Amino acid sequence: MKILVTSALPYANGDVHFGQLGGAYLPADIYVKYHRLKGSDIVYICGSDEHGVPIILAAQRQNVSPKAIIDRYHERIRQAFDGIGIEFDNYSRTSLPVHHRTARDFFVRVYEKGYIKPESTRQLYCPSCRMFIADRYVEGTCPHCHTEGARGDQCEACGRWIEPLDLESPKCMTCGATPEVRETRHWFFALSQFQEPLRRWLDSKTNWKANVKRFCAGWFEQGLRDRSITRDLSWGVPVPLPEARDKVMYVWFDAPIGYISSTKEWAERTGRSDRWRDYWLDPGTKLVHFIGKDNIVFHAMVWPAMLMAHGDFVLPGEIPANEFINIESRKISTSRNWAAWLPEYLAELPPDPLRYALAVNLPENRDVDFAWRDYQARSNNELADVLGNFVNRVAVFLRRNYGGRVPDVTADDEPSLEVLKTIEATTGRLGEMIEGFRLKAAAREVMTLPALGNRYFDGRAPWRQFRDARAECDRTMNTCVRLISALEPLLYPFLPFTSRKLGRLLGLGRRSWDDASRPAVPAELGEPEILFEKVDDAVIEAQLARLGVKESDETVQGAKDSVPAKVLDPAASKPEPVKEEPMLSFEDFKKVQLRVARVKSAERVPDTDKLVKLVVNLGDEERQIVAGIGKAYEPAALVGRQVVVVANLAPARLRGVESNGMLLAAVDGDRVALVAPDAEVAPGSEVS
Ligand code: B3M
Ligand code: ZN
Repeated sequence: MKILVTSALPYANGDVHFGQLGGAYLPADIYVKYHRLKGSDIVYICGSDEHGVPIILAAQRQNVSPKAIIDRYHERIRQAFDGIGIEFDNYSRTSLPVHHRTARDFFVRVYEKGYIKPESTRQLYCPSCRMFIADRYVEGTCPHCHTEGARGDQCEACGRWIEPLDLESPKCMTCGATPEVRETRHWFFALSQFQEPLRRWLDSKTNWKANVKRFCAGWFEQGLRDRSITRDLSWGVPVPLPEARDKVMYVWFDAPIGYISSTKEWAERTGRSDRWRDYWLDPGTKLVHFIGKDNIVFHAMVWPAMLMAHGDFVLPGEIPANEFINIESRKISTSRNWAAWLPEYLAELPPDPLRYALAVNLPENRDVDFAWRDYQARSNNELADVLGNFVNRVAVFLRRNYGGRVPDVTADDEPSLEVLKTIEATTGRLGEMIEGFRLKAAAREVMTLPALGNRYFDGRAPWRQFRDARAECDRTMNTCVRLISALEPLLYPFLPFTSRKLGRLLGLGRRSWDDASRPAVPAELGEPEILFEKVDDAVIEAQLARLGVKESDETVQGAKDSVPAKVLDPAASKPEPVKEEPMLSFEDFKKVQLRVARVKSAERVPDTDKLVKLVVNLGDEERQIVAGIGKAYEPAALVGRQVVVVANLAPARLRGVESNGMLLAAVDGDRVALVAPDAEVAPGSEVS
């Protein structure tokens, strides 16, 4: 099967930050790297989004041309992706002629099929900026729920789509002026005609993520409206109609077409210029769009409708949309510089630890927090102490006692066979997880192998075996090298730079994913390299000190604020009113013993999607609790978190699994949020 993977095209108006990296690029890169090792027919496409108001505003702020902005940031973005090991097959830009041509042809085709029609409209115009204001850059009070600070495209509080003219007390977000309404003519894409085809198509995507389905359901409920796809701007793809000579395409019309143009550029570059057709024109191609949740509407509704209207191209097959990453418990704000920037990071720190810290904490099902202390702990305690240590001790031991040669034996003892079996089983499981877009779980899973390696090494004590039982020692060391040999491909999607170091150590040449389940060993190991340096406190403090500090406009661009963290489900349930009966006396309440506990381990109860079996630490004891939170939480993500439990609940059995207590959680329709203390406290602390 052919797979075509895309990541959202970043606006070339600023650097890439960790939120974007973990939302749309790292997950795609993990997925693609895995498939490349599997030998799949896969192409990974991206490029800079170089049109639209975000670019114009950055140019205005810096008093340069849009061209100067995009040239500068296209290059910086490209280099940053390269530095962090994101390997596109092609990284294009939407200012290229191939894109303008492709977008124009697309527009003309859809126009000729009658899905684009002009209409006179009234639009908000800012007299001080002297331009019509884009929907996202006007702010006011939501006409539906009356929350302030709603933008002209969507209200974050009630989730509903807003017509900018309906906003109450609108303000231009660029300059603060009150806009006026002016008449202009625009061309509209007949999105409303695709309500039913889109709904049927989305209904067939039964395995799609809940966030995507929920979002679209809300839109269908309101009814899809035709969308204006032209703008009164001088920067963008010119509209290919004689009567619209002074207009450009709306950036969200041309940008997704950039996926096609970039594929064309790739085909051209690889010397088979028609090859892009093999992917885009084949309905059997699996088209996968990695995006952040702020781009769901465009990728799951507007773009598929555009593709349906055009008629020739394959529709998206998967849209793994991620939630947001907060930094140090606060929403990323580029304008306030509450963000961590990729080029700054790469100037000082190595790529793999960041890939790892983000991968084990991907915002797959909910917003997550990136904390520098967590980054430090993961680098030091997991990468250096577990993975680095395992590889190092094996290499050093072999060098010291075997002159670097790997004993040529096949282990047949129980413990060694167990290790080999685990490697094989883990390889299979990892593949399933990655193919099912459970990348966070996969990142966590792969690290269980070096941990196993250390346990095995310690248990076998080769330093003793070498003295007393040489043949045993040979088996131990052979098995350890096999594990390292398996790790080379298995780590590659997550930690490509580290994997390459292992490749040099092993010298086995090109490896495939499937080599991991029957790992080969070389006759001799190469020179060991240091895999991970420890990150010390000073590094972390320096990073923390930068947060929220604005530097000159030269280095920090603030055009694009991430959309506020919680986009609520428009159809969210109304909570039940508080019941007055039965009334509880204080004595009654005191009978409930609420305690803080820390989750030690968590796993899904087999064959359920709701139940999670947890072991929690209550200070001086450990408990097993079964909780119905499996739809809201990935079990692995719970480990280490503090929760509140009812400690004196009578034991019960759920699906045959014993439960000794209950977790407190807030329930809002389908959404479940665990209750936790606002700051870390000792496990076992009373809640009263
Ligand atoms: N440039 C928005 C963003 O960077 C937009 C994505 C285009 S994907 C076709 O979030
Ligand atoms: Zn203005």
